[in-house]
Amino acid sequence: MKTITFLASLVALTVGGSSTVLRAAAACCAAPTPAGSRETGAISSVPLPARSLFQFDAKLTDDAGRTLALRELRGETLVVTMMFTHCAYACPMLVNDLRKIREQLSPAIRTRVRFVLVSFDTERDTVEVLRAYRAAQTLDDRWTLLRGQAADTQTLAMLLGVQFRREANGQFGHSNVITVLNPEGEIAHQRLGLAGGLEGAAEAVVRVTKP
Ligand SMILES: [Cu+2]
Repeated sequence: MKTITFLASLVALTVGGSSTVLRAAAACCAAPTPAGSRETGAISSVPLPARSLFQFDAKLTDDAGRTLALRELRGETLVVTMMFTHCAYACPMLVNDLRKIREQLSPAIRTRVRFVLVSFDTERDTVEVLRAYRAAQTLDDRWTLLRGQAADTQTLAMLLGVQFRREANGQFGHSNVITVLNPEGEIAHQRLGLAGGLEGAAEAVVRVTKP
């Protein structure tokens, strides 16, 4: 598909680039809305920015079984990472890094920031598995755990500059990306890899979070 090809080339740019601030990564979302459609954001009727990831309107499912589009999270700063719950190495570190970012935020800011985990293990990470993961990790209601259809998950990964591949043993090889989205869904900052950069991510959260 033309769109997918374009997205793939965008990912090559974003993943291969050295910048930690990939504001252009969501440029693909500028696709025109279908004729006759209208903004359906739950929080605002103001049109979304062209680069907003909230333009990606696939329906995802949370660990309570609720169906939602990303744009329904509009209005809060989002700290997003893609992961899978069976990961024994990198993903636990990513989740822990999200906790560390949160710890650096003032109580007032924390109430306006949501931490979002999206699984790319579309087979094993069912609603029930995600719910159990929330409990095991004692993640409170500021965390949103999501899963999606395989094609939608792939598209979201491309939008976020995340590459993943299922290995023969059922595990996944994947890149490690923490993305800060401003309340309008635009990429404000990305932490690539597993080392350092948490202060920068926290600073980005503070910078874009509405008082
Ligand atoms: Cu992992």
